[in-house]
Amino acid sequence: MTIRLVADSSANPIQDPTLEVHFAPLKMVVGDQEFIDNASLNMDEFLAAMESHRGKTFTACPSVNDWLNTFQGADTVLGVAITGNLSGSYNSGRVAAEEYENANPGAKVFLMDSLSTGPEMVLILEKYRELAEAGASFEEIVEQAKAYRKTTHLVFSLESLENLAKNGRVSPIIAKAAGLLGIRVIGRASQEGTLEPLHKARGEKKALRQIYASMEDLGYQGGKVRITHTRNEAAALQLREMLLDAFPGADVTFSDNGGLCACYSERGGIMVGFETDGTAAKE
Ligand code: X90
Repeated sequence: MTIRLVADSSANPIQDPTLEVHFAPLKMVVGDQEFIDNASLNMDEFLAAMESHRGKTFTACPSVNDWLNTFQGADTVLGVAITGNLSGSYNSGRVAAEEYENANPGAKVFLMDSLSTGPEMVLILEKYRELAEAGASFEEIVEQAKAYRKTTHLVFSLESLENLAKNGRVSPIIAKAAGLLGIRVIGRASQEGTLEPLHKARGEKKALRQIYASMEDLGYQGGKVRITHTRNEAAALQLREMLLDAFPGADVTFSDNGGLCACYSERGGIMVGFETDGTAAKE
């Protein structure tokens, strides 16, 4: 059984090539320019276009066909999608999975709704790979990955909720009432897979301390951490230091956001996917 890993591009281009993930790209539309969120995206060009554009930046989820392309040629597929509560990606992926299984008798596709995005999806992909390498069956992998997802979390610091509110991904009323437009917000992916603001933060140091505190509140005890950032390696490094001071030897890595996460986290944004030991399980 050769296992193919797939994800939509909100999981960001994976730095670890051994994971071999096939990505279904999202799209970002800035005025009359369309950017495809794949490995060839020119991030500087995209950010500059978005930042100088007066109107809103739209995004679009992968089509059924985009997902089908990631499955082509595989007999066993394990996938993960951005939360179905904020994007249509999971839905089009499910439709594609059904079509693919019908067209290819014997093929198996499992697609998980991450109820999250970005680096928390990477943890799930890594778990798939680890279980596959340990020789687990398709059914065992699916079951164990579902249980694992209940012990992982996402916290983030976003430069503003502007793009999210403009695109209806967070209620503009809530964003405005909470005074969260134009200010850095610390939040987390809720159990339902929506954006839950936790704190406002002025200043990067404070933001990092709040991220760290939120991780502890959610039960972080030295497990794996995957950090992604939008042109903010300094903050990622600093957070990594803070974590390693408290938990020497923890597996903490960081990498760049891709287009979709950069679009909504904006320049400076940080996203942190992490494991707990299960004592603070989500459900
Ligand atoms: O289908 C589409 O057009 C994609 C829409 C995605 C909207 C949300 C993207 C969020 C990206 C921001 C911080 C994380 C929020 C996580 C909540 C579960 C990154």
